[in-house]
Amino acid sequence: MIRRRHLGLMLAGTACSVAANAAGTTWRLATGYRADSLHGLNLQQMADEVAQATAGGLRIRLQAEGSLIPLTRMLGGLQAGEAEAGEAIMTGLVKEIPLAGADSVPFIVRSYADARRLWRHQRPLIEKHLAARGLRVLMAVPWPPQGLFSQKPIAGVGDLRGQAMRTYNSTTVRIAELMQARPVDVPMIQVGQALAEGRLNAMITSAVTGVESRVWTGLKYFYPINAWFPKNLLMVRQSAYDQLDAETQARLMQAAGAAEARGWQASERAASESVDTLRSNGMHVEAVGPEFAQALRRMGEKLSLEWVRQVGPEANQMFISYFTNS
Ligand code: PCA
Repeated sequence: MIRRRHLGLMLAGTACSVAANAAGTTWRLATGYRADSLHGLNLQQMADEVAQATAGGLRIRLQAEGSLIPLTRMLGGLQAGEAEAGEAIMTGLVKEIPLAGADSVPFIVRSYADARRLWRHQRPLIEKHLAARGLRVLMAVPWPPQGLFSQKPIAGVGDLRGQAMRTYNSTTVRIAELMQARPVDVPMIQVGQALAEGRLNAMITSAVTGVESRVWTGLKYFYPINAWFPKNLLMVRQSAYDQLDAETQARLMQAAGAAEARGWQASERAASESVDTLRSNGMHVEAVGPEFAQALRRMGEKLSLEWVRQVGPEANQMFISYFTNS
């Protein structure tokens, strides 16, 4: 009898917590990238871990490929409450937060170790800017280093003159201008299509993006110039975060920390594996010649100076702490 009552109570308890979970919170996570890409897979794993760690109390639904908020208006979309969470490439936020452009100042960050150091010095500043917009930083994960893809071999800057060069942020536009190439803005999810339509002859992006877009159908050369390591940033609306109970918040932050560590490792692995994949699909992977290397270095110096001048004291402060600290 007692046993049966106990069982009844247990069942009632279970039903109750199931009901609570069914009524749990669901967040929309908007991204402009594909769900099955380097970053998308990591986000999905984070979402799965959060759902598990909170017993369904917080579910995060990934809405990829700009289906909910296009990449170009992620910040505005989040601020307007069109999603609770969103992922964007930091260099895409420069109109609203100029400091986010540090991620694509060429030839400052040369390795994953440098990229980690930059993020350590950048994070508090980026957090401050996003907090002012009611957003909270969960994590950032880099793309592999940016290299130069081209249809034809490139011996010097002159070889890019007049070429249709794909751009995805203000730095790539500026580089195309400096090389007297023709900038063509193509979101990553449309690169394959743009190539198929013959709209691109060159671009700067990571080897992994080259692989995910199967660019060897149109581009034959890859120069791993390691120009910069842009990061994707995962943000949530502070007001949505504040509605979670303390334990759910802690579980979310824990899963985000794990996803950040996992993402950096996955990025570094993908960096070398992707170059192999480009090669095995017939692409020529070559170092740039001395003349072109020199021109690229000069261009990097020019762009660094432009960037610091444009962004002002905060840019100086960040680079000084990046260059003088570990
Ligand atoms: N891939 C993205 C951003 C940087 C990268 O490696 C793109 O090409 O748009």
